[in-house]
Amino acid sequence: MSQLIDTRVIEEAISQFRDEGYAIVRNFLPADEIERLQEKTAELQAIALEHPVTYRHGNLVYEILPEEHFGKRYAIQAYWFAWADAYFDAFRSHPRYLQLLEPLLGNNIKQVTQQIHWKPPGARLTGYRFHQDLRFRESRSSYEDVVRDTVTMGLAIDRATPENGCLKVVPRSHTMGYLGLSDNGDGQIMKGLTRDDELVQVGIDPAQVIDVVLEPGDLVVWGLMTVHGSLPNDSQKERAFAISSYVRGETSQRGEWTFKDGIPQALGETPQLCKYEKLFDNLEPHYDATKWFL
Ligand SMILES: O=C(O)CCC(=O)C(=O)O
Ligand SMILES: [Fe+2]
Repeated sequence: MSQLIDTRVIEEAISQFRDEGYAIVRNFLPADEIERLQEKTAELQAIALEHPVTYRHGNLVYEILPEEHFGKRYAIQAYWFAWADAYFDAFRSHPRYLQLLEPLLGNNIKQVTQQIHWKPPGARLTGYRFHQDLRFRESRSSYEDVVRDTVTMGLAIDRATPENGCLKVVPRSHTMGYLGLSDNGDGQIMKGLTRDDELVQVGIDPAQVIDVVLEPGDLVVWGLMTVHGSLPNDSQKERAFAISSYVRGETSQRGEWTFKDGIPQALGETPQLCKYEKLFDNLEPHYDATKWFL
């Protein structure tokens, strides 16, 4: 078993998360595990790129920007790739995740999202307008208290900087209630950018926004009410970012078991309802050519 994070670091992160709605844990992933994660991520991106348009199989998704509209094929997201590779199934129950989760959610944990977000240089639509992730938890009745019982973690696979579209957060925004940011229009958060006046309208001074600059292996934690977003990649450097959202197992009907009594759990035979409401409509592999980006 890999060695654990210093308990003082964990305590500081938990207290920053409670006070400010986010926290950064430097060197979350041990240095000797970063290279393997980067290799496996590149392998996954190559697999995703075999598909001309967005591919779905159960909860597994490869989100593709097709050549037809972007001049070149880009893979911008993968969801639930634990189904594609045992390495990523084991990774979601890394003992260091449990160290951060246990003080907040206990040791029975389910995972509701598993995502990698790539921002390939040249792919235009790689920004995320400012929002609160509560907007992505449609089924409130599946949780006792989804805000209280959710923690989301973003792990830097590549270095993340303002130039390549690092995450941006608004400290202490988690106390402001649900603000409806980016819910206008078709609600698509990857189309267009948030204008400063949209932030001002909901009581946020744009000067409050901070860049979450991360080295590979650093982690950022946030909650469903924390205002955050990111700009498209304007550099020549890739930005791969692994996002995992976990819930308290006892109070959630959604998600894949990740820890039971602190013991890592592998995926079962069939996918569980997580976030994708239409999961059971079609469990077979298929292409989804919805042109949300137009
Ligand atoms: O990848 C990013 O920069 C942010 C993504 C995000 O906020 C989300 O998927 O909810
Ligand atoms: Fe988000």
